[in-house]
Amino acid sequence: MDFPFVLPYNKRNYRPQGKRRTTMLYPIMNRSRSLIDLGGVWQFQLGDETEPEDLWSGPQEMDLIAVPASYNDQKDDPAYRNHYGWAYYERTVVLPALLCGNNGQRQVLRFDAVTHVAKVYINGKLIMTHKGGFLPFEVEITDLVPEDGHLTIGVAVDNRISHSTLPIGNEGNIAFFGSDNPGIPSVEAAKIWRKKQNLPNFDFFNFAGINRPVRIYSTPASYIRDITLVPSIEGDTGVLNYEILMDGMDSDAPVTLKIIDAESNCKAEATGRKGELRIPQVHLWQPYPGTPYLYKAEVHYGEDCYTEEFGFRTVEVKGTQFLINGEPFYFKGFSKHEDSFFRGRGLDLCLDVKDINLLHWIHANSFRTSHYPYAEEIYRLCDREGIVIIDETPAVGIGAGESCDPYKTFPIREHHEQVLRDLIARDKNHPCIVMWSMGNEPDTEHFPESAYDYWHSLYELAHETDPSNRPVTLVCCQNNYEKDMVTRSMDVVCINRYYGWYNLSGNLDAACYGLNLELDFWEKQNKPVMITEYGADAVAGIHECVPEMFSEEFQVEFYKRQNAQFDKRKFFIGEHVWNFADFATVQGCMRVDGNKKGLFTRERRPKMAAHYFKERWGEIPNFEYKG
Ligand code: E8X
Repeated sequence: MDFPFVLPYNKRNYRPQGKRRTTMLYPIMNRSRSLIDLGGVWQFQLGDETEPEDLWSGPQEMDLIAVPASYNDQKDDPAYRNHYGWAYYERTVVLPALLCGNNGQRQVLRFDAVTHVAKVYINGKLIMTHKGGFLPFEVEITDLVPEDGHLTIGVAVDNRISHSTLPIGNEGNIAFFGSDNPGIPSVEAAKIWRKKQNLPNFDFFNFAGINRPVRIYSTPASYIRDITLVPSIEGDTGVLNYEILMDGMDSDAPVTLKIIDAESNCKAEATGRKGELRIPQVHLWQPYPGTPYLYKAEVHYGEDCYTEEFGFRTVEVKGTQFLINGEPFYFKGFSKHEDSFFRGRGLDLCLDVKDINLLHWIHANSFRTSHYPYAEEIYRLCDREGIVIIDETPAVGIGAGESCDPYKTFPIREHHEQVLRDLIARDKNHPCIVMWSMGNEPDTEHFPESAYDYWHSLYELAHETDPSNRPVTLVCCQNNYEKDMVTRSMDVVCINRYYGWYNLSGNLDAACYGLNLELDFWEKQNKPVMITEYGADAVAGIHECVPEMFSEEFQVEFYKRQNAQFDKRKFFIGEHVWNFADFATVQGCMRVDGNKKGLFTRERRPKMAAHYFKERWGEIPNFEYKG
């Protein structure tokens, strides 16, 4: 097989086609912008597979539902938990008079995430459709707000997953009795069991609904549409390249930019939509316990104003090192989930703050947003708290066994490109993000050539789209790494490995042997390598003197043995434990009340392994761990 030469990531050769205009400033309130949070109790009704009409048919005996939150666990009813198809949300609000009519303001309705497909209705009429459950979308509603301010907002939400959604669902959608059910002829059985269901090709519960905030914000008629900040460092000077996009009514008002430091001093100023600013003796954004110093970019355009926080920090892959601000960084932390009791995948700021504090407690410095983009609030917290993020798209589950080439059969590519562009558009200015992950554990082994073509065009697209040109990776499933041509060609090799759990189960001697064979292979590739998942289920409270699988002692032993192998390898740049906390999955014979690989329980109580890692990571510095 003849693989194309892998270009280093700063040499771009891919020009994306047919870009949708994606800009997505986080909604803020200030002197020129108002912000109304529509979180609260909405009305709700489950639907079926019937595609909702373009006219909203109105409530019929609707239930209550809290927004933002997944609907699945808000009522103890299998119809909620196992729903398949559309569900309907509705709420009527009255906007204040000062926001109605022709007052020179634009009103915008913004959804931070609706999982997975949303149809949005205003006063009975369909105004937009959006596919993709983990990124924001918005629509201007200025002309739709009536004089009396009454707005009935209807949202139809589809939770179905398939080969054409991200994450991927298995097709068929019917639990069937096949040859593995001897004695039950499948045709007969299918007559009894015809209920369709989602069959996730991934290991987390398919929580659905209006998972993140819904807000109406206003801007002046001429407004700031987007801000791109590309900070770099020359000696002790911070260099900021910036570009501002404006939109709305024609206006020849000037656009200005001020850089304000953390002590509220103006450090630089410029006029014009594009340019470069220099800040001598710049303070760097450093991962905690360094200081994650943030500056503010204050943009004024006519009557509009928007303030975006940013930091000066560099990221670079050099040889086998991952450099942050020129120093070799060691990733200590987790792959996480957005998951909690009752709320499912719904935004919970209290939980986010708690998790950040637990990350500090355990001396972690980073996490990956496995397996989808998280709510914007967590990135903002991580900017402030100095936690490093690997930001992942929802592309999980691209693979269907040895006989089917997903890259030729799954109609997913266009959507995947869009999601990648939208993710970068949303998150490009965050200093906490140091790398993009295009997806998790696709099949890269059985169809290496089509896998290479697929992932490499996305890889080029990510580099092309990110104005800061961060490193790009793909997180690789345990596989035959000698056949896999994609993983080795990423900027950083990210491997999920379960030696001693899914394979060589319980045998840690054999696990370490297998792991070392593989690490010998990676040593020759001359790339930085990190483990993005490794772990063992442990049910909190199960203790044993002779550690066996599922006990807390085994989980500790599993990590101790494998970490000792990582410590011997210089090219090994980090360890992300699977998982931060126990989390919900679909039920099945492999899962006891969800996935129990957390170092913390789902309610955030530490298992023994959490104490072990607190001690280990307390002794591993952020920089120069491998010399
Ligand atoms: C697991 C994790 C799963 O939860 C995660 O979403 C992806 C899985 C292991 C892949 N990685 O099951 O706990 C197992 C491959 C086996 C060789």
